[in-house]
Amino acid sequence: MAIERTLSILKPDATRRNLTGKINALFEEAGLRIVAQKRIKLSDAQAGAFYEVHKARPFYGSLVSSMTGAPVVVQVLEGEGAILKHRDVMGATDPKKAEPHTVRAQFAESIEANSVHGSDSAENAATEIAFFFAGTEILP
Ligand code: IDP
Repeated sequence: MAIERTLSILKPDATRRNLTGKINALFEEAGLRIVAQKRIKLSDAQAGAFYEVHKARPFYGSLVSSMTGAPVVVQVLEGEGAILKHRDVMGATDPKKAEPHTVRAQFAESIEANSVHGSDSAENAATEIAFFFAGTEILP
């Protein structure tokens, strides 16, 4: 399987509850390597642009404000089949539907405050990584 990179975000509900280490332990145990990482506070404009694809959805405004309420950790994960592997460890969007071993089943507060974001395709991974990181900030 090919080595891939994916964009991972530890959301405000996770940083607020001091869960970044516990969540990243699950990603690392699955064979994913953190090759870039920063803790930042998203502006409304940044969060709005990042979730632009959901602009027409009824939860868009609430999602954008939930992403700006506390710092996030943005990171690039690398590994074999990283995009799908990361999504598998994250679990379903709705924590009530997530498999028990997943991050969202164990840590998410709700379908909105669901602790983590992960790119869902190679094309989106490239766009989302470039949204937050310069090539020189990624150190495999
Ligand atoms: P994903 O994060 O599992 O890829 P998406 O459908 O891309 O899920 O939705 C992006 C984010 O929007 C979710 O992670 C969640 O925070 C929020 N979201 C999705 N569906 C709902 C909903 O029905 N109500 C509130 N927030 C939602």
